[in-house]
Amino acid sequence: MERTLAIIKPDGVARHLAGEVLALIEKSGFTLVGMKMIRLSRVQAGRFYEIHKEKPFYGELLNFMTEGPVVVAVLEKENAVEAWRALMGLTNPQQAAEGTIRRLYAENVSRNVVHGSDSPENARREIDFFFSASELIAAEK
Ligand code: IDP
Ligand code: MG
Repeated sequence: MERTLAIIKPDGVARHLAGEVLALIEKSGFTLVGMKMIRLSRVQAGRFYEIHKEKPFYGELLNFMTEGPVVVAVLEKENAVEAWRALMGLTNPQQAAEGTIRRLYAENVSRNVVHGSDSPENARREIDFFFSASELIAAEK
């Protein structure tokens, strides 16, 4: 079993898509092992997206991610990292496959409804960033 971090971004929460996204997650066989709603501070968002700090969209990304509350969740499944990226779809919704969350709901490459870790190593880092061990359900095996 593997774990990954999912975020329903401020656009998804504001557009009342949180329930729909969670339903798609559960229907796809993921088990929720931790979840909370928070409002990111600019410092937190900046640290979370530190790998993008030289990118031209970094400032816009921090504005977006701090504009309203987000739902952060830890998903468990075999190959969870890859499986959640597949369900999300590509960053740019115009390039995302039919049936993916971003194809269904994202407005554009920036406001794209969901986040997912891109590797098992980053998943561990991102889960630790938001959750303490006592906030996560113990692994089944
Ligand atoms: P990912 O979320 O699919 O992993 P990344 O390249 O890691 O995509 O980018 C992180 C986030 O930054 C994206 O989900 C999106 O919100 C934003 N972003 C990425 N590329 C652009 C862009 O070209 N313009 C504006 N925002 C972008
Ligand atoms: Mg990424």
